[in-house]
Amino acid sequence: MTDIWGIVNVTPDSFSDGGRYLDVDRAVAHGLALRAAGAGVLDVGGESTRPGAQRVDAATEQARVLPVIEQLVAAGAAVSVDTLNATTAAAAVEAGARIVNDVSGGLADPDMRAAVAESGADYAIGHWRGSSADMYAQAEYRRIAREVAGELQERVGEAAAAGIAPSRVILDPGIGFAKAGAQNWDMLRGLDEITGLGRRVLIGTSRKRFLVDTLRQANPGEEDVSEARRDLATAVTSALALRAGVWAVRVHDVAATRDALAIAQAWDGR
Ligand code: PMM
Repeated sequence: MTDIWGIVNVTPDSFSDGGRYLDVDRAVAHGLALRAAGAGVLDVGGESTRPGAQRVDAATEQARVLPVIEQLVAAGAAVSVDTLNATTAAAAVEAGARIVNDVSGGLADPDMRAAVAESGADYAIGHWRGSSADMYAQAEYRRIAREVAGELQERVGEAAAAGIAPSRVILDPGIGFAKAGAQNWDMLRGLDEITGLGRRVLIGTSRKRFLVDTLRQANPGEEDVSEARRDLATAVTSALALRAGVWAVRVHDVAATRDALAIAQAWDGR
């Protein structure tokens, strides 16, 4: 069964739930609500990776995420930390996180792989070609899914060389990262290139711009695409991800994805 990762963004500037859960208690309450709605993992992040977002320093990031992780772990939740920083990854695992979710796959911080190896945590490797500021300049592909699979394999090799066993690795094609518009659909259509690598596969489509673009194209003249509609579009991608053999989906609206997965499973007779 496809697992659901619930997103707990502890940032003032995330495009999708910016600022609302900045306060520790509210972030913890939000995380626990996502768990009650069916999230198997809570993914806690303190730095927005949205296009154009400014980097935050590791101390600020840690001040945001560590107290939230500690409380969620104390409540019995399985927690992953969404970070590009080795020191944050190490401190988060110390605080009880079981998974390090690094959208850069080890490219953003030269110390990340050693920190993850040392921590013993599982390692989610994202496909990445540079920081938010210039990622779209890197979005050139001939056969996107094959190229992404090849680059992820390189990251797995680098992680293994640093002491992270491939069995601890989770692969993520990085939807929206160095991929513009229809390139994201091309990537999803070719997902078997990634699942074929034999590792657990995670995808994150939740509320992303390519979904909004698709809904706008389907409904000419409608500029405004509400959060509820983005969550419905996300739930559809979750059902299709289940069909594609994905191990986990990372979403904001856990309840909608839980329902979508239940319906897709029923269709499959499971
Ligand atoms: N996307 C975002 C942040 N973290 N982590 C993984 N593994 N995969 C993703 O696609 C991903 C991620 C950006 O979205 P957000 O700002 O809504 O969290």
